[in-house]
Amino acid sequence: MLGSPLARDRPVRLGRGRRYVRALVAAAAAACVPSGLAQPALPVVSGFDLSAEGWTIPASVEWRGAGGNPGGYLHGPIPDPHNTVAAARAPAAYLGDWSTLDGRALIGFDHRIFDAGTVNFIIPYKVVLSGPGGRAQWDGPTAGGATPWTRLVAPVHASAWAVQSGTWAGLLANVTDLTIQIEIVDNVCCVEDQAGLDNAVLTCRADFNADGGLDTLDVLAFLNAFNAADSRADFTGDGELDSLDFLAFLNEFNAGC
Ligand SMILES: [Ca+2]
Ligand SMILES: [Ca+2]
Ligand SMILES: [Ca+2]
Repeated sequence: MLGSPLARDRPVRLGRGRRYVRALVAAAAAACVPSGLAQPALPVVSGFDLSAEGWTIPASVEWRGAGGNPGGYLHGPIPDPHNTVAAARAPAAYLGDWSTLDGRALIGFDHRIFDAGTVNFIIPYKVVLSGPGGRAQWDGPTAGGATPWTRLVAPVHASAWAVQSGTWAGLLANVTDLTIQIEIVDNVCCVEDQAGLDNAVLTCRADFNADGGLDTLDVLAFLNAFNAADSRADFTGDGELDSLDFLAFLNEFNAGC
């Protein structure tokens, strides 16, 4: 139990105290050594309306100027003889030191399966983060076949990811690769499935609907999640949903991204 300074029954030994403070300061300084890597400036938004906006796409993916949600989007796989697994890698604005984003940010994107083809199996929606310190994969729900444009949200929080190598903290210290899977259908035969990716965003978690902006829709989305006992509404991270979560959400909402 913490006592009042007035309640001390013996004088504080300043020499030991100063050494202790110096040790604390040194430890704090060591923990806060800047990595030299830039942190992404949130929100980072890709609407793909005029181009692929710097995303790295393989030959099995192409930018299309119409048909997205709305406007331009990334489409894959385009028919080719190799049946490659179509995915898109985020540009530099998304990458760098994510340490301060841990538990405080979201990755959002819209996905659509235009045509599932003859389905062998469908894998869950998938996002992969990797860097020198590790690799982690987020698996979302699994589509049942062709879909309309569907919003997916992956919280930047260890509990939502499978760490496949290294450590979560080590990975976040230097994220060099953010890949969003576009092709999630394995076909019986050839390249038959057709899918799209639009409206990718890396944003703060108060942007609850992950659209890159803060407005009343985020408050409504938070309240809906809260009422549905969705763990995403647990802003205090204590495993409980109560008024403190709402206050924490409002504080972060008012602070902005
Ligand atoms: Ca678009
Ligand atoms: Ca929003
Ligand atoms: Ca809570």
